[in-house]
Amino acid sequence: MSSAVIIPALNEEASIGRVVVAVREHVGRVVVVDNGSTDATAKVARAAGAHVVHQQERGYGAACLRGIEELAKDPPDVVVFVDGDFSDHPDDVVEVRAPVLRGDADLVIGSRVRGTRERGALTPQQVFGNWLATTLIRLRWNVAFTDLGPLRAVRWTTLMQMQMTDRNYGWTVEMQIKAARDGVRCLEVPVRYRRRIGKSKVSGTVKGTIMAGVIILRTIAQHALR
Ligand SMILES: Nc1nc2c(ncn2[C@@H]2O[C@H](COP(=O)(O)OP(=O)(O)OP(=O)(O)O)[C@@H](O)[C@H]2O)c(=O)[nH]1
Ligand SMILES: [Mg+2]
Repeated sequence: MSSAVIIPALNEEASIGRVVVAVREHVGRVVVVDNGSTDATAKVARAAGAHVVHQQERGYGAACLRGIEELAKDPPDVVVFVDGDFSDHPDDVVEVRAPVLRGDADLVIGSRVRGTRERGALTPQQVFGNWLATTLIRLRWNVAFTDLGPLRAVRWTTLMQMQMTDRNYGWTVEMQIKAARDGVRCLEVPVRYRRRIGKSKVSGTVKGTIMAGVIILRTIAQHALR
């Protein structure tokens, strides 16, 4: 079975090279989606061996969708999503992908809650937000996740059936809602998580935290009421 990795990246020149090199030890095909970076992210990613594509429209989901569009030209069997800020341990890609390769699951979420975290890697607001979101998913769709972690693996055919649409921070929760709603075989595996390299854009800022929280809860509400 073939695998590919999608890494959305916005101004991650300090970390993206290390992420790409480490991930490529496990998966040869790495697509970095440069989300309009104003630094050397694209150049560093290319030098590290990634295939770099561009998405001008800002937003985590918009970047992921662009990566999928690129892979669709020659679809892999499994897609793994990894953040570009070195918070995820690139070696955990192996653990997260394994159940899909074995045929035991179609979506695997790397859970930072079940795994070990460097102190301060997840803010108290993130821990609470994750708990709230996963609790709402369990109450509404009866599937128990513990995290909305960015490190995840999904079978290509499953991803296509999901018809993902969110262009922002609702991306991770949308995928889990659709998986729960449609009875996709899901698993969680513990993953490690550490403090990011470079400047925090979302969880470490008041604006980012509120925006992500609002978008995540709105996404849950929209699907729950359907
Ligand atoms: N903030 C942000 N990140 C993006 C965007 N597009 C792609 N990314 C990338 O998506 C990944 C996750 O974003 P992060 O900024 O790390 O979000 P976070 O982990 O919630 O919070 P911090 O690490 O504290 O900033 C990183 O690899 C970003 O570079 C975007 O439009 N906004
Ligand atoms: Mg981060």
